[in-house]
Amino acid sequence: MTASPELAVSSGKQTLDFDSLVVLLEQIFVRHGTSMDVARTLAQNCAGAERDGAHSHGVFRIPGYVSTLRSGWVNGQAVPVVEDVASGFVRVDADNGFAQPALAAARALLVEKARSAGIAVLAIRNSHHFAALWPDVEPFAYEGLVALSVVNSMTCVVPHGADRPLFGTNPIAFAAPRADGDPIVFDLATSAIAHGDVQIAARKGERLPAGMGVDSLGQPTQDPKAILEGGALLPFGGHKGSALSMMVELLAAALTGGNFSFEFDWSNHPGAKTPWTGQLLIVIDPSKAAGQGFAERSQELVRQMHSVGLKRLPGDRRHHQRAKSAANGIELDVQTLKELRELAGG
Ligand code: NDP
Ligand code: PYC
Repeated sequence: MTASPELAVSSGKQTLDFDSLVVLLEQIFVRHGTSMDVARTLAQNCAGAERDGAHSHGVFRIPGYVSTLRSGWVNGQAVPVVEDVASGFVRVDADNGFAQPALAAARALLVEKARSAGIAVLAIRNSHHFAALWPDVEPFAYEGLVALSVVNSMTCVVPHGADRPLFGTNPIAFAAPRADGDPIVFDLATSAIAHGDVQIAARKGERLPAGMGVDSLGQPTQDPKAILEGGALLPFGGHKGSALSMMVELLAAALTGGNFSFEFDWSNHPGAKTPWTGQLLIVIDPSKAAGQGFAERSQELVRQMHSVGLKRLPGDRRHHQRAKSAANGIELDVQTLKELRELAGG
C-alpha cells in the first residue's frame, strides 16, 4: 500500500461557498484531461464530501485524482455505454472512466425501472471509484426510493483467518426515506478503517486505535505508516466484516463484470491511485410494499431508537456539517486552497 500525494496543512483557514468550490474543482479536472461532463460530476461529488465533513474523500483526494489522470490510468474523457438488459437490470460499461458519470448516464433508466418493476439493479463495470459512496445513494432516498450500493477497491485488507491482503476496503452504502427528516443513510468501509483515514493519520503523525491493521510482517500495529508501507488493513468485526467484504467483491466485481480488487495491475502507471473495479446499485420503490407507508415506518423506527437513548444516527454528523457549511461556508486550510488554485492553473 502506498500513501497518496498530499495537500499541505497550515493553521490558517479560509471559507468558500459550495458553488465556488465546485467551479475550482471543475477547473482542476478539466485542466488534467477530463471532459466538462466528467469534471462537473466529480467536482460536485468531491465538494459535497468536503461540505459534509467527509474529509477522507473531499479535497484530500484531489492530488490522487490529478496524479491518476496524469498517469493515463483512467479515461477522463470516458463516454459510458448504457445497456437496457432486462425489466429490472441496467448495465453500464464505464469506458475505463469514473463510476459516478456512469451512474449519472444510467440514472433515469434505473429509476424508471425501479418505479415500474418495484426493484432495479445497476451493474457498472470497467469503472474507477475514488470517492465516498453515500453521494451515490442519498439522492434516491430524497426521491422516496431505497438504495443500496457496493463498490470494491484495491487489495489492502487481509480476509479474516488469512495471512495476506486480498480484499479492498469495499464500502457499503444504504439510503432510505423517512417521513420527518433527512433520509436514513449509512456508508461504511468493510475494513476496520478506510484507507483514506490511514493516510490522514499518517500525515498528522497520529497513532491508530488497536485492531485496524498489520505491518509488513503481519504483526498488529497502530502505526499508520507501517500499514501504508508494506502492511495491510483488517476487516471490521473479524469474520463478519470479512464476509461482507467478500460479498462486496462478488456483487461489485463478479456480478458486474468488473475487476476484483486483486485483479488490476497499475504498476506501469506511476501515480495511479484509483481502483479499476466495478460497482453495483440496487434501487427499490417502497410504495410497492404492503401496509403503512415506508417513510412513516422508518420514522417510527427512528423514534423508537431515540426513545431508547440513541443520540446520533448515521448521517446526522454529515447533515449537521452540511447545515454549518451552508451557513458559514466550507472551511478550507489556506495552504490547501492555495495548492488547489495552483492545480487549477490560477
Ligand atoms: P465511518 O466509520 O466514519 O462511518 C461509517 C458510518 O457510520 C457513517 O454512515 C457514519 O455516519 C456512521 N457513524 C460513525 N460514527 C457513528 C456513531 N458514533 N454513531 C452513529 N453513526 C456513526 O466511515 P468509514 O471510515 O467506514 O468510511 C469512510 C468513507 O470512506 C465512506 O464514505 C466510504 O464510502 C469511503 N470509502 C470509499 C471507498 C471506495 O472504494 N470508493 C473504499 C472505502 C471507503 P456520518 O457520516 O454521519 O458520520
Ligand atoms: O478510503 O479505502 C479508501 C478508499 C479506497 C478507494 C477510495 N477510497
